[in-house]
Amino acid sequence: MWNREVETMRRRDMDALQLERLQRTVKRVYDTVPFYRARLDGAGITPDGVKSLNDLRRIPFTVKDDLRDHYPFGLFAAPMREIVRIHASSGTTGKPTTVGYTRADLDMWSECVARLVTMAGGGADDIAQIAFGYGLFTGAFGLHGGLEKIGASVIPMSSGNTEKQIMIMRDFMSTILVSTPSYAMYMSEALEEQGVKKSDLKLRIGLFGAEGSTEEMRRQLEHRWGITATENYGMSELVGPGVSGECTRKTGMHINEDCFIPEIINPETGETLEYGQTGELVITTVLKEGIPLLRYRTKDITRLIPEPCACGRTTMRMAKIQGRSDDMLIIRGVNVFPSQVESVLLGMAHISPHYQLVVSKSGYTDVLEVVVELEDDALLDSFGQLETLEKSIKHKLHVVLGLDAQVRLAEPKTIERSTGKAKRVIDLR
Ligand code: DLL
Repeated sequence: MWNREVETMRRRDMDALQLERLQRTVKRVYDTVPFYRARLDGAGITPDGVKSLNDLRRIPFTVKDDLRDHYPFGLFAAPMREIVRIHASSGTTGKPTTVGYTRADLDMWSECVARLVTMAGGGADDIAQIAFGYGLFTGAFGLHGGLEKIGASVIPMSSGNTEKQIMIMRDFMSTILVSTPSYAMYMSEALEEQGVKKSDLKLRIGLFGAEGSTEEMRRQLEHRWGITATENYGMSELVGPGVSGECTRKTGMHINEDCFIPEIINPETGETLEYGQTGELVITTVLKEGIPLLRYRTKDITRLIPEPCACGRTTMRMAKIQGRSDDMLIIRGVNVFPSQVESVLLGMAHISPHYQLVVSKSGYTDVLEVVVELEDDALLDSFGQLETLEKSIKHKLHVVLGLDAQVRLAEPKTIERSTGKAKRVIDLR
């Protein structure tokens, strides 16, 4: 373990630590951020009024629009001369959301990432190839800081240039790959095309994150690369990667609870749900100085697992993200997450792990078309086999989604590959 004291802390001690840090955070934002002072005054909360962790529930939520409304630096709780790094969200619409880090924030960030790398089995002997884009996106710099902290040899490849990734991976004997799961999948295809065998490589661990993936996707990645694949979670507003990560038991992502207090709420009513229930993840940062966030609504749908893990860590875990509440498609009144479609498709014979959901309207009716790519040309000449495959996919989708979807089989290598976060949904409505 990277930090045994924190990672195996008794619940009582963790609660006390969180409360003390929460009180300090509330005081900090009350004193320095006019937005928070007004919000807290409006809810009748003074910093002295936070007496227990239960008082957290009285604090109003913070949402992405609050960050946008105060773009770029309006929610910073530290003077600019103390801010030593600025990142921004990868959002594609409108203004990005900006995040400022003090020196202490950067230390906290790399500490959190060091823990998740260690729990995935990484250490000072590893050679880590970072295939996230360096830039305003937090993925590369975040993993970079944590990997350097544990003493791994870091290769700051950045994303893209897949052929070169593979050359470097082989020549530099990389043992850890850091990327999105979809890019790792794409790279594994390129590996085959370049005639490189996994036995030519020294890769042993995949640290995947920044987008969702199913257990089946993990199995395929582990098989294709001959690695242990773990997943980690975060978002730029909170810190970037480092909010939580899986240990080698792979039974949920351990949350760095000394820095982030998790809650699950009903996204419609805002009511706090019990552990184990599925809903929207809400996070309060309790150690950040640059831009602390109180009860930030992540829009990510998951559940919390409070039981200690078989690995010995006692920190709360979060289950795989089911999807984002704003990614959820409503098709003819039925809720559909792209991850449900992935769970159907991956693992079926003859199809590649690349797919897309195209949603359109025919008159007043929603139409869901699932574009599935064939693995190789072998089936293209056999109409009978294609038809059987299509029927079988349709049937499975119907069972899992509870609605009829159209299925289009696409020729091999025709669905666009991504070197970052994959775009799985095209909504034409
Ligand atoms: O994706 C931070 C990150 C980088 C995390 C690298 C892990 C590794 P954003 O670009 O702000 O930040 O996107 C945040 O990505 O709200 C989730 O919807 C999604 N996401 C991140 N990790 C996971 C994951 C980074 N493990 C948004 N599973 C979040 C599912 C994830 N979704």
